[in-house]
Amino acid sequence: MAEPAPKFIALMGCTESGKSSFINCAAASNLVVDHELQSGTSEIQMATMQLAGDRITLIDTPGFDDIEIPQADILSLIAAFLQQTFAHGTRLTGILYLHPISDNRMSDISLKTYQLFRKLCGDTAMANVIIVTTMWDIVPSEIANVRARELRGHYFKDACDVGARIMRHDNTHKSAVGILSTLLGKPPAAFHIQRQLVEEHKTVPQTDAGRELASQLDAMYQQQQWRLDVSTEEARSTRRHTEEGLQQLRDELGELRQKLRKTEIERDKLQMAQGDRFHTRLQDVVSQLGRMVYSEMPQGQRPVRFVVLTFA
Ligand SMILES: Nc1nc2c(ncn2[C@@H]2O[C@H](COP(=O)(O)OP(=O)(O)OP(=O)(O)O)[C@@H](O)[C@H]2O)c(=O)[nH]1
Ligand SMILES: [Mg+2]
Repeated sequence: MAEPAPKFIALMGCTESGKSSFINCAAASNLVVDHELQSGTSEIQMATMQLAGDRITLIDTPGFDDIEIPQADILSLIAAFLQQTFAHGTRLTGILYLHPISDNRMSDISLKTYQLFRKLCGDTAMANVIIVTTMWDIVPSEIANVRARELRGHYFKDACDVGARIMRHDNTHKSAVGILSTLLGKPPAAFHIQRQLVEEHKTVPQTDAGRELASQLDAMYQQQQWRLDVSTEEARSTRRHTEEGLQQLRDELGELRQKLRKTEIERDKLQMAQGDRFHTRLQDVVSQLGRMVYSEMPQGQRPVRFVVLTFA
């Protein structure tokens, strides 16, 4: 009997939402997790596992809101990965979107990350998406349950309305494999950004996710510019302040200018973003993925395209 084709499941979400920990729980792997002494995931990485007769590759991604890596770079990295795998015939069985239930309501950054994720997925593949809530053990259950209802009925409603499900992960192997099992019967899907990049030949900034990030950066830029103007005006008009108060204002102005500059650089980076900026770094990851798929396929089913995974 022919072996089933290997399955690929990607994990996305905010930094420290528990993506790498989920994979370690499921696959008994040793991916680096984010803690005080060590920062989290900055590259795409993978772990494989066997589940109910299926060979599964779990794909870990950096959080969209990593403060050390510009968001434009993270979007480009993830977009380039999705583009390359799609172009070489690999389809994802699903995406897990991780959200910590410890997030008090929905923070601004969580909301923006989620909106970016929605644009990246589009509507048609949402049946292959599971929103996984994490960190249940650090929130009193009555509060966590209220938040979960709020997420389902409000913040994630649009995704649930088009087929996504929300599941709870309690940081154990049993819960991780339970979540993964629900995706295994699903036919693999093409995600919106993959079609936009590969079939419609768009660049990253032209995709819906790229446009969403540009509009988020614009809004952030305007807000920071407004705050800078207000603080500058305050610094100019005040003679009554003590030297200490003035120093505080100067520090605040310096910080605001830095933030504004960072947002400006991010906007420029996004404008220049092309999927192929990351080809060299991704070459290894995608080749590894290709070799994995190829070596695990029964002899008669091996497609030729996986043998030559190279980049134009
Ligand atoms: N208490 C608790 N801690 C968790 C849980 N899941 C993850 N953590 C911790 O949360 C921190 C972040 O977890 P990671 O798995 O690194 O999160 P990540 O989403 O991969 O983070 P990035 O790689 O930075 O995007 C680590 O210290 C984990 O040990 C959970 O369910 N409960
Ligand atoms: Mg990580």
